[in-house]
Amino acid sequence: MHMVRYVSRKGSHRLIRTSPFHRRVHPLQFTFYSARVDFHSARVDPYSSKCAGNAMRLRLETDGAAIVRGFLRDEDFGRTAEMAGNAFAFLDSGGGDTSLRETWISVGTIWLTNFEHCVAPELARDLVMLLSREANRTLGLSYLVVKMCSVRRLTNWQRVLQWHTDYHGGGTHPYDPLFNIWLPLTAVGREQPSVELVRGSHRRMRELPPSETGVYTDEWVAEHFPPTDRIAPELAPGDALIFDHLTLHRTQPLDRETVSRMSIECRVTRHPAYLALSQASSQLPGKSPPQPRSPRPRQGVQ
Ligand SMILES: O=C(O)CCC(=O)C(=O)O
Repeated sequence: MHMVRYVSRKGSHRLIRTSPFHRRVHPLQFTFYSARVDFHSARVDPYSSKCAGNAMRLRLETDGAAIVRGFLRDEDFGRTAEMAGNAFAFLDSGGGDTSLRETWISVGTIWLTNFEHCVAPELARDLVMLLSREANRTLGLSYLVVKMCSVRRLTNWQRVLQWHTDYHGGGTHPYDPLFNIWLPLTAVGREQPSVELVRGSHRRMRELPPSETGVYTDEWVAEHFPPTDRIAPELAPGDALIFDHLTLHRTQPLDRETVSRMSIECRVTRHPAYLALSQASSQLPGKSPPQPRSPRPRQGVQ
């Protein structure tokens, strides 16, 4: 799989649902982009007035990104953060086989498919079900691509991610349309880096020539997009930043020496073939979404 390279460089429940829209999913008429996910202004105002990124309403359709406050409930967030901390502690103490340790050492992530080797398997399964359920609740019927989800711990500025799209740099193109539900497990945007993205870039990135490496330089981004379109939202634990896999983004650069942050990259497709799988699995009580071993061929898919 073509992955983005790492290039050196220096509480509360405020979930905005797309309901009633997503409760009455009609597969043929469902247009994901008409889903609206944005702020719950009553909870956000005092906080967001200090931050331009948070003060603006974002819409997935036009901005290629949206913020969902309180995507995870406090108790779910607490369990998830604890589990992630335990998984990294397991690796820190020398646990895990070679391939598991390799990904962690080289890029600082644990694939969600490997999570069961770091924590109790039933906890790992619970996490998949939680993410899947919340994705469906927020975005309408969707399908969690577990093998493209990961848990990241960033402890080194050398490991930050440069400008890329998941579509070109992360190998998500077979799942188009796909969204990244980025869940910081630490408050981000001030002390710890958020994700910086270019609003509205998801549309033009379909047309612009892809970079060979999957990474775009700052100069390239400055040449093609106005600096005013860049935002790095402040997010509290439990909030989510959802963005289109064609939205240009990177780790927010912050002028500080140390970094310490955990986050989950949760990738969700609305490809019709996967929606059918998701729908089938939702009719089986207690079943987590089925995971094909490789992307389904697109032939015959409308
Ligand atoms: O965690 C980060 O800083 C960047 C995340 C990212 O680029 C991604 O989820 O694709």
